[in-house]
Amino acid sequence: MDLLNSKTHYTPQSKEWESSVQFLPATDSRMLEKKGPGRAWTAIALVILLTVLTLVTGLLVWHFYFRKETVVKMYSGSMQIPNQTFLPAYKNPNSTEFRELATQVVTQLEKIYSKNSLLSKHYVRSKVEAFSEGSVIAYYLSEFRVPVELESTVENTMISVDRLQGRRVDMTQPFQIVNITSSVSCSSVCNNLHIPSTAKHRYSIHTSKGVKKRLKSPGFPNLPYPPSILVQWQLRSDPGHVIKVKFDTFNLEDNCSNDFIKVYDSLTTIETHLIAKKCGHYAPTEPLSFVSSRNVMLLILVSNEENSFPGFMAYATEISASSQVCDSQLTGLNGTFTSPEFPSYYPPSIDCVWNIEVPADKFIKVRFLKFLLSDTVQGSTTCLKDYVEIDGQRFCGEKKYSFVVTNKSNKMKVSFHSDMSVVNRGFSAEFEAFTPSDPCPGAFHCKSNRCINQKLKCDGWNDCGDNSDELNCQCEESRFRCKNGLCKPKFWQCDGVDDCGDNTDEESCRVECKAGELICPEGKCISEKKKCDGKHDCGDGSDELNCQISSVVICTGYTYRCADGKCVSKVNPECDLVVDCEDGSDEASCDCGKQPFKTSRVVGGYNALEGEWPWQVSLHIKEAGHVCGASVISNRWLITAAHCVQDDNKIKYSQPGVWEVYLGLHDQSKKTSNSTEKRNLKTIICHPYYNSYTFDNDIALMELESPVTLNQYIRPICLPSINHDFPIGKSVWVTGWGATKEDGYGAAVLQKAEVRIINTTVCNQLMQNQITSQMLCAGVLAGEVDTCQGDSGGPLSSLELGGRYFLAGVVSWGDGCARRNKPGIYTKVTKFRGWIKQNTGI
Ligand SMILES: *[C@@H]1O[C@H](CO)[C@@H](O)[C@H](O)[C@H]1NC(C)=O
Ligand SMILES: *[C@@H]1O[C@H](CO)[C@@H](O)[C@H](O)[C@H]1NC(C)=O
Ligand SMILES: *[C@@H]1O[C@H](CO)[C@@H](O)[C@H](O)[C@H]1NC(C)=O
Ligand SMILES: *[C@@H]1O[C@H](CO)[C@@H](O)[C@H](O)[C@H]1NC(C)=O
Ligand SMILES: *[C@@H]1O[C@H](CO)[C@@H](O)[C@H](O)[C@H]1NC(C)=O
Ligand SMILES: *[C@@H]1O[C@H](CO)[C@@H](O)[C@H](O)[C@H]1NC(C)=O
Ligand SMILES: *[C@@H]1O[C@H](CO)[C@@H](O)[C@H](O)[C@H]1NC(C)=O
Ligand SMILES: *[C@@H]1O[C@H](CO)[C@@H](O)[C@H](O)[C@H]1NC(C)=O
Ligand SMILES: [Ca+2]
Ligand SMILES: [Ca+2]
Repeated sequence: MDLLNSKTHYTPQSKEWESSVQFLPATDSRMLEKKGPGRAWTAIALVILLTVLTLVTGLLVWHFYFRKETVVKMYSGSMQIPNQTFLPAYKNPNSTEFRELATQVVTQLEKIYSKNSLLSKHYVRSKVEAFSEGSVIAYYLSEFRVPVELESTVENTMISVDRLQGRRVDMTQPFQIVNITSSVSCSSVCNNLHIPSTAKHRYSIHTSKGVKKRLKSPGFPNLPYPPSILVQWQLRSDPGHVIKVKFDTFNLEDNCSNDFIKVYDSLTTIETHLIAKKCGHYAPTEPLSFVSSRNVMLLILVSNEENSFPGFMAYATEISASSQVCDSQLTGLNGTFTSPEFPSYYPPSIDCVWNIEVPADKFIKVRFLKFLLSDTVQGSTTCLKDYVEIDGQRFCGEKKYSFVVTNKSNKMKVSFHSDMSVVNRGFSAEFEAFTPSDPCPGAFHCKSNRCINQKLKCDGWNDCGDNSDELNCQCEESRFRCKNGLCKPKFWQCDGVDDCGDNTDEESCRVECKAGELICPEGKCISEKKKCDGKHDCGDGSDELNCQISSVVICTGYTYRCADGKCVSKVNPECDLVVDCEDGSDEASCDCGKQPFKTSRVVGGYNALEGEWPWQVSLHIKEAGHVCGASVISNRWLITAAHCVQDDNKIKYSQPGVWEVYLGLHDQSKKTSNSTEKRNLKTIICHPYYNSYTFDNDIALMELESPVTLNQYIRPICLPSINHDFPIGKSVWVTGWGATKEDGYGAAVLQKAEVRIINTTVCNQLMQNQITSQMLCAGVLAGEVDTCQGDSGGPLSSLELGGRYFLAGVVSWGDGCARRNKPGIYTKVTKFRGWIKQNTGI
């Protein structure tokens, strides 16, 4: 978590603080005070003294000012004042009532801090930020100036601040406080205090029953939000209610260090109650909403000096807190349950219990389909933050695959706990009763308790999740045996990824070099010292690539050529957000390959999300429908496979007139959707050396009759340079409706599959030497047995360092689409970079 940014060195300027509270001077000048000498000194002594004084002063100034040996610590907290009635005037920080109560709160805080010598010594000031109902809760900030070495001591004292005031609370006293909490503040607000105070806006909103209160970024929807702003929305609801904020539009800059919103389960920017920090663009189809645990919520929007984006619009509503109770009793033979609000974010500070009971002669199996919980340490097994607990076993973090939990009993208790900060989307689960003697009727029973199709046993794929379907198998011809006994598809050999688990699929693939040596692509071993020494020791220049600083080098078959003809020593420098060429040409045409929306893993599976692959095109034969895929490379040009545009005795596929193309299409049954554009074709350029027997040079270009407007749903993919490296073993994506030219389209909704690039030598052996140097092979990483993802002519999209997708390949042959047990063969786009440029200018 980036939340506890406790090292922030910041001195607040008075303008950041509203005038409701008077502050003591913040700087301690006593350090430098000196008494004058009482009697006469010799001139020499004076000079010496002055010199010493100057030195000491200088040292002190250096010590305290430049070394910053003290740090400013801001603590944010809340306290409850039980005997106070909440007045509407408390919502307005300018009101007399607000100021009076605030002064009392500050006095109380000072009293509390004064009980501790450490705190009283370093305390600077406090300020009340807001009040909310219940009876009255005050939200405040306290500032301390602490010597660096005492930072953690002060921090520990502050975290247990509630203890400082003692346990005895006399309710008959006029002003009592309870439930004081405190935590390090800052990271959001302190980091953004360069923002001029004129740019600070604060809105106070009180939700009421059945009414949607609108919140929107300044200027929305007509103008982008302004730069350098800090806007706060303080949301309050009646006691006994919680607040829900749902975003209808959310489109901020993609970099959360620049622009973001933060949502707090509090009325101040108290980081221990931060429930979400978000930036980027969310698709309207992806629900983004947050629920508080109490009757308050704070939303802040921060933008930096540049790059404003459209902004957001949200609605706040209140929900009765009692309706948030999520405990339930589940009975029957099967059923489903989810975390509260799923698939949107669960509330903080919530505990739910599901008691499942099935008929007495059966056992229970619970399967978690989606599982996204926040965790302090990714992959930690201790589960201290948010977790699901079943029979003493905790599950937490984000799980990529579904998993099953069983209990040899007809009862099961599933609990869910979320702590007070950082929420996530939660989980969805189903339970099922099973007969103890036959847990998987008609299916294979994994050790992990999952039931899988019998066909998946011994097929080389780990369908159980624990490999139990792949143990004690006979390896078929298309598979090889690992030392540990598993059978794996042969095409995973020598791709640099350990598929066996004991690395035996990667042994004896390459020449072993001695220690202190590295291997050149040709298999030669050279001393590691020769890497990046400016000389071509491998012979092809590859030992001079990816050195610390990319530099201009002699052009080789591995270097990137800038527009000015010079070459740089870096693999794939295009659009990686670093200018490598002296003329900047490596970062010049990078408006491509970007997915418009942030995608959550909560939806999906094999179905693509709307807008996820905006360069995907559906090529239709008029009246016949979808037959091939293609990729958008500009507002006028598409790339597809040459075999899609070969005439047969029925249809003249090579004629532009027979085609109509759909851009921005998601669902084949919704061709008239808003985001979809239909175009006719002007030209088709088939590669002159396309060979219909070998499928060599299987690439073609299509020009639209009229250009399309690029938008969120229609965008070009980046084209790789000639020497762009898509390394063996890299994961890339193939997309399409699962059609082959021969049998027409499969799925209605666009499909996606993750595939991995296969070693060409290995692929060539498997494919009877049919792989030419214009082709590349990829195998599907996970998938159902007989589904087909990808279309002839469609893209093989590779996500590169700068967050952009590059067109690695065009779906060519194999099976026409990605299937489990066959490598897919793709046209290698890098080989045609010159040809594409020549014909399209792109
Ligand atoms: C509080 O007073 C300041 C000036 O004194 C004014 O600009 C601001 O709008 C006032 N705020 C509210 C909520 O009344
Ligand atoms: C505080 O509340 C108690 C009981 O709730 C009441 O007896 C007492 O008078 C109250 N004190 C003040 C100052 O309102
Ligand atoms: C304050 O503390 C008391 C006792 O621990 C608890 O019952 C009450 O709910 C707390 N109030 C709030 C607002 O947290
Ligand atoms: C985000 O912005 C920060 C500061 O402007 C910058 O240092 C960082 O590299 C950016 N991150 C990305 C991924 O662009
Ligand atoms: C769930 O149980 C009902 C009977 O209670 C049954 O009809 C249905 O097929 C079951 N569904 C699944 C997915 O097992
Ligand atoms: C099964 O669940 C019951 C009730 O939650 C629990 O008492 C029991 O210990 C569990 N058994 C196992 C083996 O986990
Ligand atoms: C591809 O596999 C062959 C052996 O089949 C091996 O010699 C070669 O090094 C592998 N290529 C890479 C880049 O790993
Ligand atoms: C089409 O777009 C308009 C605005 O761009 C929107 O108001 C309308 O709801 C959309 N219609 C559909 C069916 O999505
Ligand atoms: Ca299997
Ligand atoms: Ca670059």
